[in-house]
Amino acid sequence: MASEETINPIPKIEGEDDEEIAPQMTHKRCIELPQNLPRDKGWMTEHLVLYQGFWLTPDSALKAVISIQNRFYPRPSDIFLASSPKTGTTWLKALIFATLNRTCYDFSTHPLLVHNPHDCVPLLDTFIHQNDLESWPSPRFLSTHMPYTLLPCSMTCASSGCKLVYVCRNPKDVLVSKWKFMNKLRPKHLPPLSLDEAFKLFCEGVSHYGPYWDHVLGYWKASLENPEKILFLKYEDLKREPLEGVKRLAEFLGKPFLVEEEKAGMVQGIVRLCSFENLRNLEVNKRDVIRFSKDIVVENRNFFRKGNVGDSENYLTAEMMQLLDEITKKKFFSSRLIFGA
Ligand code: PAP
Repeated sequence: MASEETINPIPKIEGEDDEEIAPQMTHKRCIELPQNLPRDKGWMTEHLVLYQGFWLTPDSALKAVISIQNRFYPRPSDIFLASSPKTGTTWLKALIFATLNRTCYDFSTHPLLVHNPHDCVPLLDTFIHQNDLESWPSPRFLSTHMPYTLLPCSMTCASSGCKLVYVCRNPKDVLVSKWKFMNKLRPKHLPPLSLDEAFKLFCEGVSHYGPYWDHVLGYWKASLENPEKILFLKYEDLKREPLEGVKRLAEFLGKPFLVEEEKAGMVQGIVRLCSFENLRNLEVNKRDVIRFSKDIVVENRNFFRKGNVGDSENYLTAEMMQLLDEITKKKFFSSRLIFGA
């Protein structure tokens, strides 16, 4: 069904190749590096290490970051979705995939009806160890959780041509979404992570790819400097005006909707296909799992919890909300970045 121009034929994960990392960094140094970095308690079984200002899991994220920094070669036609975890990645993967491939599929037989968005758009951070990205046809559409300042210059410099879409979300909702998600993934022999504990870690910046605020600020500042290259989106804005959001995405990616497409209801169709209610109720998202790596297997249903703005107020105390607001205000003070919810 897919034509030759299909963006991202559904990728096959062919098996791991953990040893093949970072040629410029010797194997010995890769093993020693995590031991020499500051470390703190993780949200799961694994602790986190502080690398170039951000907290990463030493066995997966750190290795991936080093590999990407050393041996990933972006193409001018590449498109990247960047995000901190739990900010709307799954939704944006679906929206961008559907927008880019809109002439290849019709809505009744669309790949998103039988594949989770994470299967359609690989996470570069795990994919770099599993696949030969060089053999992928252009244009490639990949995602990453890497903070902006950790990306290699080959991805960030204006002359590289590739484009980045960044999505962020109100920190309070990110915390609650992450806390709920992590407890779903936590091994059964461990007690659940308490909200107090999650709150403390999050506020201290100790969360995957955190501090969360620094992650957002990196992309925010870069998007102001180079709006042609980086599109900065907020989850809350997309929830409020999804049609406008999809049109903006299409324009930014150089594929604006034609008048005839708009008249035919293409934008509405994409928004409907990728809506929380639609995706959550698909068989594939009720039953299947995603195998990100040998150790990281996630049930698809866990990517679809509530999808609401402001759900954090159902869990956080007034004091917690206030403290998070204060941190956000302080962190974003000079950046003119505001979160409504
Ligand atoms: P990830 O980092 O594990 O990929 P991510 O997709 O970034 O997670 O974020 C998950 C959040 O997006 C969940 O929010 P919640 O916990 O507050 O409910 C999830 O429900 C929400 N989400 C997933 N799909 C959609 C969608 N199609 N529309 C809106 N929100 C969605």
